[in-house]
Formats: sequence, C-alpha cells, structure tokens
Amino acid sequence: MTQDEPQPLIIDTDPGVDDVLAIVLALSRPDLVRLEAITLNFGNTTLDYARDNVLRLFNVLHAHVQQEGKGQEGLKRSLSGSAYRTIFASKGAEGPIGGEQFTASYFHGRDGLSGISQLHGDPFATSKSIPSPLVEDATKPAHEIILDILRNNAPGTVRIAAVAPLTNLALAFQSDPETFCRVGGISVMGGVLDGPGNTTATSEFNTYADPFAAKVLLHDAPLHPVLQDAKRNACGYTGSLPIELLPLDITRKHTVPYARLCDDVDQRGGILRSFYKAMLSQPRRVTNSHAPPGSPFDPRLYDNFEAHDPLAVAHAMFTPSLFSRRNGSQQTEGGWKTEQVRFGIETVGELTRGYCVVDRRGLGSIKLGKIKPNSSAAKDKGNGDVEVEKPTSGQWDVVVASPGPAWFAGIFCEALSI
Ligand SMILES: [Ca+2]
Repeated sequence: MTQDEPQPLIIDTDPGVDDVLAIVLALSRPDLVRLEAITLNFGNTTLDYARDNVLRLFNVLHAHVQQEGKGQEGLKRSLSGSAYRTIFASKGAEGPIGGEQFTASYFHGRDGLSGISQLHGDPFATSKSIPSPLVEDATKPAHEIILDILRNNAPGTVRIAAVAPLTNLALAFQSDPETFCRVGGISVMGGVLDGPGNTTATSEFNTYADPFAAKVLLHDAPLHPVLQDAKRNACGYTGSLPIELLPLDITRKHTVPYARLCDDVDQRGGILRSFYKAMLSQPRRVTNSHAPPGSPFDPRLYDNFEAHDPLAVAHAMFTPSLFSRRNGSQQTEGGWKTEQVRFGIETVGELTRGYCVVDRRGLGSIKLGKIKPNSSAAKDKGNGDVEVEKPTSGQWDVVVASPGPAWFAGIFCEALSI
C-alpha cells in the first residue's frame, strides 16, 4: 500500500446511533478508506437488532443518493461497490468475555435506534437482499473474519476502528495472536480517564460492557510471548498492541447541535434526514433531560450530540497508523496528539466495573510488580520483602487532541450530507 492508496479499515461496531453515523463518515471518503468489513458486536443493542440497523442504514443511504441526484460522489462510489466490497460480519460476540451482559437501551432505545423498528408503516425498513457494497458472512464468527482480513493484507496496513465493547477483538487476539499482531493500528472508543462515566458514575459504556475484553488487549497482550519476541511478530515490534484510545475525555468535546443533525431549522426533508431525526430522538431526550429543572432550557449546553464513535472513525481515517509512526515513516499530523497514560481497567469492582484506574504516582519506568515495600503484613510472614501489588496497569497511548471540534463538525456534517 502506498501513502496515496485508501487504508483498509474494519469497523467493529454495536449500532447504536453514533455507530451508524460513524459508518456513514467512513463511506463518504473512499479516497481515504476501503471499508473491508463491518463486524458486529453486542453492546448498545443485541446482535439481531444490530444487524437490522445496518441493513436499514444502507437501504436509507441508497434511497437517499437516488433522491438527491447530484453531489455526494464519495458516498455514491462506496455504495455502488465499484470502490470495494464490504464484508458484513453479522455473527459477532453475543455477550462479554466475563461478567453479566448489559445493553445501552436507556440511551439508544431497545432496538438501538430510538425504536425506529416500531414506527408505523416501518418507513426505514430492513430488506431480504443485502444492499451493496455489503456481502454478508453469517457463517463465521466476526473475530475469525477479522483474522482473515489481517492475514490477507500486508502486515501493518489494516486499521480497525473499535467502537463497541472489545469482545470480538479480544477473541481474535486470543484465537491467533500472531495474525492479530499484523494490525496497523486500532482506534478504540472507550473508557474515561479524568471525568464522570456515561453509564455508571465511574465508567464509560464500552469498558463497562466488557471490561475483561479491554483487559485482554491492554493488559494481557503485552505479556504474551508473541509480543515479547519481535521475531514472532510479522510487524516486528514488541510490547503493547498498536492501540490508541479515544476516551470520553476527548470524544465528549466533539459535539454537533442536535438541531443541525435533525434539520430543525430549514426542514429540507428527504429520507436520510428523516432517518437521522427518528433515530436520534431518544438520545436527544436523554441529553436534554440533563438540564437543571426550574431554569430556562439552554440548547447550547443541553442539546448537543456527542460524537463518540464518529471521532474514533475519524481518527482511523485521518491519521497515519501507530505502526507506521512507530517505524518513523510518518508522524501524527494535523493537530492530532497522543500521550502515554498509565492506567488499568477494573473488571469486577463492586461499584467500579469498567473503571480506568489512572496511576498518577509518577512511577516512570518502574514495573509495578517489582515494588516490594517492607509492609507490616510482610514482616508478620517473616520475609519482609513480598510483592504487594500485581502489575495490573500499563502505559498506553491516549488521544488527547484532534485538529479541533470545529474541524471535526465540518467534516462530519459534510459526510452526513447535512
Ligand atoms: Ca458503539
């Protein structure tokens, strides 16, 4: 792959309203990305609804480009199948690797899209035939399809935008770590490091829904023999996987007014705008409800759509992969900035499942498992020198800046045809 060729991209997703908009963003720019696969994971909704939602989206997009006629050349090219075919891996993980299963119906609605499957007359119907450029593969688990794509592309070239619980990706790593290490970069929407959660007081939904999967990729993977020995890794690196995390800390700064997405002002109509308005109705109600009662409603503060998943897909589209940057061939550009942060993921906390426990002690390069203070418990045992802390955290790349919320809103709204 040369620098001018579109990057092969997999979107691992649990659609979900912001997932659907993230997919449209990727489809709008076939000059930048070749959408190799959409792989479904449980999360915002169940797999059955997630599959229906993808089919509804593509049917609406086809109807939209027929209605509109002119413009949207990128979207048209992607939908025609002339730019690429997209494997639709609908047999994804149905539940987390560990712990109880949860969905986000409180925010996305039971069907993941504000209940559009129950609308009178089913105006955004799913279909029996699979719309182009999708080619459904319901025979293989999604994690095997991810591995197939990594095998069939040169090492370090495939990007993954992970905008769901990380179950499929963790299963892929556990199933064939050598092949999984061929990935060029993984842009993960997940976690929150310095702020409130969006699902519990402490936790973001994706890390809450499957904290065990996050732990497999962030904590367990760097300790695996394949990532300890560069000769066993087709990309030739050791240490952590090429993951860059986009936590709520950055994604919630990237918003678009609901009024713009839902076409409140000029009511231009059309099937795509009607679809956006219908599927955003529940998240909009929930967001609006955060306004304090008894004061005048301020839409600038409480009527904004937080584009969590679209920002992660934008990161995968507009930045060189971490693999290529580690090799020094390309640098992060255009205002994107990444910093290393040391944290661990809580898996079974009584109140804190999915919490990212940031280590702010300034330990530098000290390995946590080597810290051996002379605790009273140790003295009681008579050896005076025992490990009191297992190495449960590591240092990972966290995206802390983008080219800016205004830049993002511009490219996002252009992609959405609004
Ligand atoms: Ca999602």
